[in-house]
Amino acid sequence: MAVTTDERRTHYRTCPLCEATCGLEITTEGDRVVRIRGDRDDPVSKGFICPKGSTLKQLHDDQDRLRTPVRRTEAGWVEIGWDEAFDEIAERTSAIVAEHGRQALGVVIGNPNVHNLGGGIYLRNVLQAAATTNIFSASTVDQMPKHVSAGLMWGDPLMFPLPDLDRTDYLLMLGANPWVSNGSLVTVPDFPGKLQDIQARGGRFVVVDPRVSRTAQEADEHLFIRPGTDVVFVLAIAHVLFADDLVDLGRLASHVDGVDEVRAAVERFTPEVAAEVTGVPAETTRRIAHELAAAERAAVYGRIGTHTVAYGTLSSWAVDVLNVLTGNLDEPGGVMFNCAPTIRIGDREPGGRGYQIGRWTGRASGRPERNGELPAGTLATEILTPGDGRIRAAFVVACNPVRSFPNSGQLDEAFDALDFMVAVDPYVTATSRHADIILPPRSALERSHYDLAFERNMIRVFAKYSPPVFETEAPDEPEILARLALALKGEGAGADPTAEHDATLRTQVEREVNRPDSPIHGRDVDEIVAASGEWDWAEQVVDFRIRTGRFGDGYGANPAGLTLRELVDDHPHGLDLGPLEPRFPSAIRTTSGKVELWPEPIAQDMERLATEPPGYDGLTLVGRRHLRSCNTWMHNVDVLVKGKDRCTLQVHPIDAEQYRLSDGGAANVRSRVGSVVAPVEVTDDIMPGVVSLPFGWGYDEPGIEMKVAASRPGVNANALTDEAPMDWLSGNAVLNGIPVEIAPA
Ligand SMILES: Nc1nc2c(c(=O)[nH]1)N[C@H]1C(S)=C(S)[C@@H](COP(=O)(O)OP(=O)(O)OC[C@H]3O[C@@H](n4cnc5c(=O)[nH]c(N)nc54)[C@H](O)[C@@H]3O)O[C@H]1N2
Ligand SMILES: Nc1nc2c(c(=O)[nH]1)N[C@H]1C(S)=C(S)[C@@H](COP(=O)(O)OP(=O)(O)OC[C@H]3O[C@@H](n4cnc5c(=O)[nH]c(N)nc54)[C@H](O)[C@@H]3O)O[C@H]1N2
Ligand code: SF4
Ligand SMILES: [Mo]
Repeated sequence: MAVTTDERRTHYRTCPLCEATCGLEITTEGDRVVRIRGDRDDPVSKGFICPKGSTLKQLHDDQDRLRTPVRRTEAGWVEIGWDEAFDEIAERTSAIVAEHGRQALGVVIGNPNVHNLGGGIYLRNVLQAAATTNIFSASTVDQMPKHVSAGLMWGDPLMFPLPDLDRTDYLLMLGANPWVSNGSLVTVPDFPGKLQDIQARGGRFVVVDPRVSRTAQEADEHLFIRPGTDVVFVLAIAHVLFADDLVDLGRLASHVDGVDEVRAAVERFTPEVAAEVTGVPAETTRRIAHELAAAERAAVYGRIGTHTVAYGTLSSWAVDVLNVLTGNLDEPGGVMFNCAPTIRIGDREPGGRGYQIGRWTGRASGRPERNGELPAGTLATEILTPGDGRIRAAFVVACNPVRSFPNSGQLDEAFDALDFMVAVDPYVTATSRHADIILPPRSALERSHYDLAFERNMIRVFAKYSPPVFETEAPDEPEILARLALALKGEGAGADPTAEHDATLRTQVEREVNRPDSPIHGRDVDEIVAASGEWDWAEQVVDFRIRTGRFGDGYGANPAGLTLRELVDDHPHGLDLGPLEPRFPSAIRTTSGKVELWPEPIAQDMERLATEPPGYDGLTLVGRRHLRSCNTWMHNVDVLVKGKDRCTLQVHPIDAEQYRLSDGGAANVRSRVGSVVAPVEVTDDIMPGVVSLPFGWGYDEPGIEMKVAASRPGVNANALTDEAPMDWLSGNAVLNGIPVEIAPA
């Protein structure tokens, strides 16, 4: 809302910083924020926030945050106008395309895109306009294994199995630390509270992690595991389920294929064989298998520590094999699926086109695409390897690969070698310092929000729209991306970005009126577009998605149904529409119409597992996160970085003694690709043979313009992670279990 007086006002909005999507209550006076706290009337988050939520004020006020486009010159950054910026991008891109073709363009997209409406809706325009297969994203340093296993098992790479925390009695959690991260690939405001509720109702949760994480401290049981070996532990649990006759598929039994093949495949993974690899005692594995089977309602959930490893997809698959074998797939209290208001839940027959993989490969790396992307670990190679189709111009949207992708030294070199680079980013970061032009988005308080991405992953069915808190003349990210799309097609500042928006909306409406099961099937496209005419841009798309969604008014087909207008006027704190509901078999989209427990690519990778077992005998490095950090970019907020140094190398006392390191001293850490000097923290919260360094730090290099962050720069963990090893099946980077050597510095 525009406010010209110093009138005190209260605004409600969704925090866009992490997947928990907490409700915020923001009090303003004129153009100042006077307070941000949890919105106690948000029906799902009920007032919960973490220390980051209230820092939207500091982010908005941050003097290092760019407000206008800047161009890099010999004499430093120079502010330029938006029209000038887009004219230059169009001109330089056209010249590169004319000489080298569209494959000379690379697009790199990062995590904040899924936290804002610009990325959520209009990034597609940028990708289509670029018309290149050189597309990279944070998905392959993160959750690509889950997309691939979901795509192969039920035919939809976006259907994540969501542990139904409100109703479960037993949660087995591997490689996740939600007390700190607040959860990922499942949206749960107040994840810690939900874990405590499980305990309060007599249930248990068990954490598997090479560290005693904050979550492990609160767990009923914590198991140390050697990094990268979770797949073997999970397959050994499956072995026990079969061997001890504990398999019970339940309601979906007749909709699952491949159980016998899995039974045969896990036969060799006895708990004793697994113990050699994982370090988890055989009797513990047996007991966990029995507990899992005995629990009325149980869920197995694996995250970063199980995905960013050499067998990420096999781990992800194996976790869901357990959910199937124990009859907990798609059941209340087990793991359930997306029931968001913006989707439709039809009564259709199971089956579909299945999940396609490997439709093209990287020119230099030869690695296959997944979900239309090439592996993040191959980005530098695609820039640096000479020849036709080499990436010469990069468009980096909300991504900081020089801190978030493996082998940052090589990436620095690669970005330096480009002919042209554009970054859409609010800061001059380790990555955007290489750009020719930086286009800054509005602050989170200057934009509206509807969480298209994370409402899909929420364990309640929930809808919430947040209007902007402050108005500004600066273009919103949807418009920036639409203009970037035009510039990639060679059209400069003169082109009207509304055309990009109109095409986006129209395509969605056309698709919908052509679907026989749609409430607007056969309706006139112009009529539908006009009916959302009170809104602009992203709001128009959101209104359309809500109205054609499962609770929507169907543009008159269901007059009592929901519209964006109703959400805005009647539900400023959000609208809770109940718990998740079972969706299978109807939602299964494999070609067979069955849940596939033994898809061919999995069978192939199981052969690799047989010949190349995971784990490394020497010292390995794992990552971690802290509550007061957000990936690679929130270290410029003083209240978040002050206090004791959190960017430490955690070392077990036995290793400290062996490598002559002392608490408070410094260690030289070396991997195949790089080295760093890090402060040492000796602690028995970590396994012997494993050291841990948090990721996202490293602000002391020249050219990064974040003053607060530079005063506490920390150490860049991705100077050590190696781009070469990969999860073969998904192309995901290996960011945990990195072989390292350490010595006193
Ligand atoms: N070693 C190691 N590496 C990791 C991980 C790990 O666990 N260990 N985790 C990985 C994971 S899970 C992820 S998701 C990635 C995240 O890494 P990235 O995808 O690089 O994402 P961020 O660091 O969150 O932010 C990237 C950039 O977006 C900018 N930004 C912030 N808000 C906005 C906005 O609204 N619009 C635009 N245009 N830009 C914005 C920030 O200034 C920042 O420069 O890192 C991965 N890298
Ligand atoms: N405060 C804060 N919250 C965040 C973020 C942030 O940077 N800061 N980032 C957000 C993003 S983008 C994401 S994807 C999520 C990630 O959320 P989580 O998946 O919860 O990720 P982490 O907190 O990194 O926890 C990963 C855990 O895996 C453990 N681990 C490492 N290797 C292994 C292994 O081989 N096996 C097992 N079993 N465990 C292992 C690590 O010790 C660590 O405790 O967090 C989100 N939330
Ligand atoms: S937990 Fe995540 S969504 Fe909630 S306040 Fe913190 S950063 Fe925001
Ligand atoms: Mo992530």
